[in-house]
Amino acid sequence: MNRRDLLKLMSGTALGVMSAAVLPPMSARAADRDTLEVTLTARPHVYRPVPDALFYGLAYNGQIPGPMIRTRAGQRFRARFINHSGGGGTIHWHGMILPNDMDGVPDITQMPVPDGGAFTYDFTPNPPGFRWYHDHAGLGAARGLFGAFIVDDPRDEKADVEAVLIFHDVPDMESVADALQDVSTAPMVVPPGLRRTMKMPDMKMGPMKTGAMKRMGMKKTGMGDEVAYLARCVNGALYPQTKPIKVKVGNRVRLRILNASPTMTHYIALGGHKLTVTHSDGNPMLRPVTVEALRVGVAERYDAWFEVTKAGAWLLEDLAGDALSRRQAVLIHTEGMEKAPPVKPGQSLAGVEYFTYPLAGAAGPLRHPLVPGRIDVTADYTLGGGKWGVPRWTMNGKIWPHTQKIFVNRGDRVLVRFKNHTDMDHPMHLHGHVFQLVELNGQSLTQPLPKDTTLIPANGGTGTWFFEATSPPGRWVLHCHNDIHMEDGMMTEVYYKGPQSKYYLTGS
Ligand SMILES: [Cu+2]
Repeated sequence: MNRRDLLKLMSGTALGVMSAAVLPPMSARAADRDTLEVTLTARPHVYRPVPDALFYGLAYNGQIPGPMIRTRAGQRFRARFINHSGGGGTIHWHGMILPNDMDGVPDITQMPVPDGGAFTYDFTPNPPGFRWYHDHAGLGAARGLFGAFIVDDPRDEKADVEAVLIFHDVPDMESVADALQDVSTAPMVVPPGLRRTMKMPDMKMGPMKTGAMKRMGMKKTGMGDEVAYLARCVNGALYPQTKPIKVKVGNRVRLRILNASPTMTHYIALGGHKLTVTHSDGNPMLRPVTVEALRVGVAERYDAWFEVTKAGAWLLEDLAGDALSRRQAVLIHTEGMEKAPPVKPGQSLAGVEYFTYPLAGAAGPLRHPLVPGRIDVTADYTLGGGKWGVPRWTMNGKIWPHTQKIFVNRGDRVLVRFKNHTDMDHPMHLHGHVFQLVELNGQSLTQPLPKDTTLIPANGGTGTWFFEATSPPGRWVLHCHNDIHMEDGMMTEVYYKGPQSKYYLTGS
């Protein structure tokens, strides 16, 4: 914010004159307010997430998650990235609309920063809301290179208490290596009572796979692409070591929840309370929705509110069906209640109304046309792959960089239609844009959800995004945020055409 804007802003408030009198001189304020400068140094970080497991991870500034970054809307941000991770690295600012060469995708928006090298990211974080940042080169994020990034929105209702909760899972890196080859034997972990379309293992397992499985004595749940986890954490700790949230009766509490897991969808509920969701991926929804549990896909964020109506202690807990998930929890309590046995949420999703896109988006019959007004570009993608022993996750049968790209002119109105022919949900993510989810499984969302990542449902599910190509020109990748699937090819890009573009296509 420059001086003129600041004065304009202040003149509109009753306190303007008084504030001006007590504020420090402009030069000091400019340094303090106008640019947030941070240094993020990536280094190896070896630790024991649980006593019986040693994890060779990576961390920004020696901590997992990395430091939380918080700016005000309109404030400039400068991050000096120093890479001592032992390999190439970049930082992606997830959910931001920013100059393309700040987007942090190796070999596409910048060369990877080599081990021992440094790079300065410099942009004005936008739009306001709950964003995050993570490494985008190889498996850096899976090993611990990620953190929360909040751009405070002056239009938001003020909460009495706010907590940023990063749900992340510490992977067994051997199982990651197997999953990348689609030969993992790790079981799929889902919450009890989950209502979902049936998995159809036979669709994917040819006779060879069934035979191989018999020989190896595998359970039918081993799908080849699952990752085994050593620990499930909230803000880097396991309950009861997670930091409790202290509240008072009458408080309105805002939880900002991020799923930073490499592969897992999280189902999260709070004992004794419903949660009112106001923002999807940090973007204000057209109307809030109140649910008994959240479903948060990889890389998704939700802002969820509740009110404290009486004294007590409650557990906010992940509901996945394994012992580790029982420790992916945070205690919320009023004064003096920290030792009371906390009220837990139900331990099954059977009969639970949890957050789904059709519920939040008020789904109804399919509309024709799906989006009012003209559409300039329509891209159709069939998601495929994931066959046993074949390390390929595909878009229209191809893997990156051979996937079909979406070429747009600036100002184009774009539809992206997905159909998922695999037996896993895919958290598809688009860089540099906020799109609207307008269709899911053949129904129109009458209240489209503003998002940057959505789960495309397994087993024939569909989803449609709408966006206007009004972001800075360049190359904006579109990929599955399951680390295994992205590494195995499930990625394409939205490419802004035009002679002004300094960007180039590689490998296609
Ligand atoms: Cu995927």
